[in-house]
Amino acid sequence: MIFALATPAGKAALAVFRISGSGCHEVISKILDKNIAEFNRVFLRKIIHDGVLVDVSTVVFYKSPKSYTGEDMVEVFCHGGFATLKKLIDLFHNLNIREAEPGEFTKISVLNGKQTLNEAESLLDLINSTTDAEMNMALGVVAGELSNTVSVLGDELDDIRVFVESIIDFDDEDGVDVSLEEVIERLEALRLGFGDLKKQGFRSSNIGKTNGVLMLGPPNVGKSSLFNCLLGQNKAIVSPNPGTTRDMLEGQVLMHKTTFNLVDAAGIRDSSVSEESMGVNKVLNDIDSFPLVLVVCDQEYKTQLKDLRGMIDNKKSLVVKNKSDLCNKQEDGMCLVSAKTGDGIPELKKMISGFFVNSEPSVDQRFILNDRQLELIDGVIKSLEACQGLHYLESIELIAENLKSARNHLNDFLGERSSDELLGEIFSKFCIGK
Ligand SMILES: Nc1nc2c(ncn2[C@@H]2O[C@H](COP(=O)(O)OP(=O)(O)OP(=O)(O)O)[C@@H](O)[C@H]2O)c(=O)[nH]1
Ligand SMILES: [Mg+2]
Repeated sequence: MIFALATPAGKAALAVFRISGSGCHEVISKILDKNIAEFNRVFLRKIIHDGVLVDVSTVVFYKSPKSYTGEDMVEVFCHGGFATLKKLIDLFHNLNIREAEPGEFTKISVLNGKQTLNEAESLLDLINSTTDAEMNMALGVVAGELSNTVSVLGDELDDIRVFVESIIDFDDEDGVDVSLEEVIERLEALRLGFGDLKKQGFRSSNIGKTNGVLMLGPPNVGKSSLFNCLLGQNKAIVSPNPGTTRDMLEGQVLMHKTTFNLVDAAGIRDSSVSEESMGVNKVLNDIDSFPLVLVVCDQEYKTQLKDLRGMIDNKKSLVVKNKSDLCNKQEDGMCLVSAKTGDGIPELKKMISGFFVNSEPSVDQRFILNDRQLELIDGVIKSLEACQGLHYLESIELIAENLKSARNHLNDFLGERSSDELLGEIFSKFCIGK
């Protein structure tokens, strides 16, 4: 039996504990003032231990298999706040309920067939999403759209496998003439299908970077000051000494219904201080992953922009001239601001959010895929590619081998069933056909 706090620990009106495992209804009933005789319904109960009132909470009992994990479960909606949380955690320990490992509830739910591995993995993507587009893509996977798409491709793969295995078997019997053309055509269509699936995938490590905004510029122009100003809090260190910022520092800004991730970074220059060069290299390595770059400069903008020239892509950059309080000469194509006085900041905010509102997400991308999933799809595609050009009957065993390998990758992708089980299924079909 395991328990976990399902909400973040901290000061809040409510907190939710989940308990899962056979016997949990009986154990939790021991600490309630009254019994709970109905499942899936909310009951207000006093939680009492050793005659002492611990909390007044609402409690729900779920009966296996109709629960998140598929086991008997209890959810306790208690009051938030550290004191109550600590009391309840101590109490659960007292009742010999073990604290769950990270992700253990979801792991049990996958093992009990309540959701596929892909759906479970996407829950995390959903939680991490910062834009509507990311959220919709994650939700598509959670709702089983990805699994359905992959299952359709997987069914076709299995069908071709059954056919290929049957040819191998017929071939043992003399005088059977079979053409491989149809198999080759179907394999090619399947390969294209998996290629499309890969194109529809949005790499999960890019979540939150969809609306990423990098502050790029030489040292001391006021990038960190501007970062703080846009964020509305003093998160980054500001100093008159050039080379202050080294690590990349992130902050989320909500503007006009758009959330974006603003990233402050080291000022670009050649430096003999190794930590500073490391910071500069980070910026140069990551610059391409940002859809928008704020090129920050000050009164010395002419030389500064010349130095940055090779790094700026006009399509995705916005030049910002800071320190307008010192020199407010307006230049064409530049946004004039002062991080010190706040002048021009509302206009800059409007320009940034306008950039994201106008840049539509790629219509091709439907699912969030993680590196594991993308690698496995690559594995399937490679196995199918290896079948190309194998037109002769002598190659049939080689095709069968490649298809088996494609299936293994697909099984790992779906995390549903082992290859042995699948082979059993294939051969049961095969027998009927024969
Ligand atoms: N007058 C004036 N000074 C500013 C303005 N913005 C920043 N400064 C000053 O410029 C100096 C450098 O500011 P930072 O924000 O640390 O500059 P930075 O670009 O982050 O510098 P590095 O981290 O070293 O790359 C500080 O002394 C700031 O107070 C501004 O709008 N007007
Ligand atoms: Mg800085």
